[in-house]
Amino acid sequence: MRTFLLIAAFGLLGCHGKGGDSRDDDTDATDSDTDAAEGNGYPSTFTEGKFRVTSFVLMPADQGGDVDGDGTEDNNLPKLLIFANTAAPSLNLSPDGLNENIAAGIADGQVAILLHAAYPNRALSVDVFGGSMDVDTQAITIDPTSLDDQGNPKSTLHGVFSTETAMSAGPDAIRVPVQFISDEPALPLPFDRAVLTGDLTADGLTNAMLSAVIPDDSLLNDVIEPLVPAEGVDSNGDGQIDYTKAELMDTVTSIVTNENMSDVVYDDGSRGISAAFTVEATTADF
Ligand SMILES: [Ca+2]
Ligand SMILES: [Ca+2]
Repeated sequence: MRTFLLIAAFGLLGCHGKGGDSRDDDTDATDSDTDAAEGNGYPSTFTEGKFRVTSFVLMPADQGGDVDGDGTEDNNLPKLLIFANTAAPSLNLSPDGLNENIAAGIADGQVAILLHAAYPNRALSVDVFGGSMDVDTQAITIDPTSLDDQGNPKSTLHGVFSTETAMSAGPDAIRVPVQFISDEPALPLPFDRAVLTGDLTADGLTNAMLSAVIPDDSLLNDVIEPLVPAEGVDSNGDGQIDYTKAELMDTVTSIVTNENMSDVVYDDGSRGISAAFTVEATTADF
């Protein structure tokens, strides 16, 4: 569980040092989660397609979508990764390192990000699944946790085409499997206000970007907390627990929710981390 080791290192680093530089608050939390244009899109000839993401690359800091509506591009995840990489350099979690880990997971089929797009009645839907692929046979397996009890996808982006090929879907709340550490299972990251833009044809998705907010509450409670052993952490390997689970989660929480890491503020005062990825996808059978 090297993912857990990262969290432990992350927590310990936070116990001993504090990042002190301040930056501008990015506090516009207007909720724009409406799809007013749905059903009124351009009459593209696109009908339906299934795709596998072949490239998913974190963009440079402060380049991406405008997830808080203040007119400037948002992408703060690289800053959290630089901090995490300091905590645990062996995990290769700098922004470049994350991109290497993601690319390796896609290349060896351990992680498949799958899309099912359909455009009936000028209303675009893009279902997002996690899964894996046998690289020899190209056989794709959908992760059952991507589906609800009825077998329907849990994550769907809604939008329209604005030209024959240019589409925009979202904002919606979805989950995307992101392989943070090579040879570890991908973490189903919560992406709030997720917007996918790009050129979509029957052959695939090109020139695309996925921008979103990773809400702190969901990141901490749904993704990180389950990875921390209930018995706590032996940080120096002497067999004695040095930090309880509660202590470690307190420290990780204080790091993640720090305004330098979590740049987006919701109406209720909770925070999130902006993120943006370039995306390419090709046709797939699943
Ligand atoms: Ca912004
Ligand atoms: Ca110990």
